[in-house]
Parts: sequence; C-alpha cells; structure tokens
Amino acid sequence: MSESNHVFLKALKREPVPYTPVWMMRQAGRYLPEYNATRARAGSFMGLCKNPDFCTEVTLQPLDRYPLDAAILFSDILTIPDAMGLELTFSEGEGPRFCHPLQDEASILKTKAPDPDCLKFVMDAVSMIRKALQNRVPLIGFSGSPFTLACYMIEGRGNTDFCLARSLLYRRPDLMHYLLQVNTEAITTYLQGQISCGAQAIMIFDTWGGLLTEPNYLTFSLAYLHKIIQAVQSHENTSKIPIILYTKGGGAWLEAMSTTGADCLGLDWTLPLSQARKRVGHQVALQGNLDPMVLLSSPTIIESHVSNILAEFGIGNGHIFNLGHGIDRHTPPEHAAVLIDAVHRLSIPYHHKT
Ligand code: 1CP
Repeated sequence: MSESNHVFLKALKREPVPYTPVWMMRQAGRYLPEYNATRARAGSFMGLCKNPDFCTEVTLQPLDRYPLDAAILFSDILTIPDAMGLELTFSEGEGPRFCHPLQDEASILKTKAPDPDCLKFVMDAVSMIRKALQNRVPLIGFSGSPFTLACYMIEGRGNTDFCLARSLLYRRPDLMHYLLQVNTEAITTYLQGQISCGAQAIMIFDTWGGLLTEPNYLTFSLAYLHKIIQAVQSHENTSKIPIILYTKGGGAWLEAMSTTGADCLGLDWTLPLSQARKRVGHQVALQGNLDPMVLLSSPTIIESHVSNILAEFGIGNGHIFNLGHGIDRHTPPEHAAVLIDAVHRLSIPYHHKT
C-alpha cells in the first residue's frame, strides 16, 4: 500500500475511507502473553524500553494477532525525565517510580532538557520498527504532555490526584512554568527526532490535564501543547505529519484543544461522540472512545457498544476508533479480536464507497 493510502492516515485527514480504522491505546502490553514473555526476557521494563530489538518485537506483537490499522512505538512517556537524570525504576505490581523526584526549588531549577544522545535508543527503535513494518500500517510516535510529565517528575510516582504537582502550581507558579518550559523544549526535540526517524503520526498524551481547573488547564497545559504542536508542524527538517492530542478528562475544553493546530483529538469515554463531533468535528478528526472496561464483558456486549459508538459518530469522515484510555491488563486477548472485527465490519455502512 502506498504511504498516503493508509486508512488510518486518511481518516486523520478527514478524507473518505471504506471503513473506520481502529487501534488500541497500550495495544502492546501486559494483556498479551507474548508481551509478558518478551518482558521477562528483557529482565525489566526499562530493559525492554532501552533495547530497540525488543521494542520492535513488542510493537509488532499486536499486529501479528489482529488486523489493526496502526502501530504505536513501544516506549514510555517517562523516558524523557529518566534521561534528565530522575532515574526511572519499575517494579512489578508497583508501577513507575523516580529515584530523584523534583521536590524542592533547587532540583527544579537544575532540570534541563536532556542530551538527545540519552534518548537515541528511542530513535533507533522508531527506525527499526518502521523498517520491520514494511509499510503494512503507519507508525505512531508519541510523548507525554509537559504537564503530565511534570506530575510524575514532582510526585515521583503514579498517583490519582497528583497533589504535590497541583499545589506547586498555586504556591510557586514560577517554578511550575520553569519546569513546563524545560519539558516543552525536550518534548519538541524528541518528537522531531521521532518524525525524522520515520514516525508517520504523533500522539501527545496529556493523561493528567483533566485534573486541572479550566484556567489552569489553559495556562499550564494547553499553552505548552500549543507551542509544541506549532514547533513540530513548522520544523523545516520534518515533514508535516498529523498530530493527535489526548487530554483525559478534557471533554469540557475540546473547542480550545482544536485551536492548537492538532489534526485529531483523542477522547476518553465520558462524552458521546455525537456531541464532540457537533462541537469540533468540522475542524479536527476524532479518536475514541470506548470505555476499556467494556472489553472485560462478553463478545455480544462488546459488539453492541462498538455499534453504539459508530452510530454516535454517524455517517462521514474523520473517525478513528480507539479506547478512551489504555487497554486493561486483565482483558482477554480474544475480546480485543472481537472489538477490531466488529469495528471493521459494522462501520462499512457509515462510509460511502470510495
Ligand atoms: O510491562 C509492564 O509492567 C509495564 C506496563 C507499561 C506498558 C506496556 C508501561 C508502564 N508503559 C507501557 C507502554 C506504553 N506507555 C506505551 C506503549 C505503546 C502502546 O502499546 O500503546 C505508551 C503509549 C505509554 C504511554 C504512557 N505511559 C502514558 C500515557 C498514556 C496513558 O495510558 O495515559 C502514561 C501515563 C504512562 C506512564 C506509565 N508507564 C507505565 C505505567 C503502568 C504507567 C502509568 C503509571 C500510573 O500513573 O500509575
């Protein structure tokens, strides 16, 4: 298939497609026995992330099982802070942790964008995956948002409310802005690097932007996302490729998100697609928005929810089917197959013959 002919890339451009393309957030991951086997061979999560051969292997695993319409680079959003010296560790059952979180003024002011050489393993993985894919499907590169990275960098670990980061924003907005600016520079370079190595679309994960008040979201998350998107799209050495912007819990701010220059907005499951489409569908494509918990039910229930989401979007272009957040580790792999088959089969009537 020629590069521009991929259904996923066409849908991102809101061009006509014969069916709705589908991929799943965290499609390579712990719900797949073959992923767990490779991770065991790698010895640790970071061992997996830092080895381009292993990254290529796990990126391709879900594609060998399912007729997905896109591949996503296997890596993690936390590679950037690790390269800044915060030192990421990952122990089973505990999630990610930084050995040196940023919990005082001095450590924040010492933080600098990393030497790109420290992230060369990610660029090598992108090149290797692109080659291994042989143009089967497009490759998505990604990064976290400046605010989401700051949440982990300040807190030092995953959390549900990130109180340290959110209180710093009120106590010392100057320090928060300093850190967000450093992250913005690092992320821009990182994404430009991935594009130069062959990434054909980019997704930016603002997983924790939805924890903010509206004015804080606009100032401390969206303003920096806007800078990154503009810089990546106008960079002279990288071709213009589509950017997907996902803010979990960002349903209230879709209009603002659609003015960043993003080509597509990723949606969680809290907003019906019909509403999202009415509000911003003339400006951007939409990606989403099945609750990943649906995949823990049964084939019949999964199919009925797929059918509802396709009907919510309705006839027309610019929909990429996805989950509203990452696939749960307890998902039976055969349920993911049911989802993908249902999207492909049931979406045909929503598209004109091309
Ligand atoms: O093997 C394991 O035990 C680790 C599980 C795991 C996996 C499979 C982690 C640790 N990261 C990943 C891969 C990953 N992470 C991908 C790969 C591509 C894919 O198949 O989709 C991507 C895109 C991410 C992005 C990521 N990492 C995000 C943003 C997206 C989202 O889900 O919100 C976030 C917030 C992270 C941090 C992170 N890394 C890993 C975990 C378990 C977490 C969440 C930690 C927490 O907050 O509790």
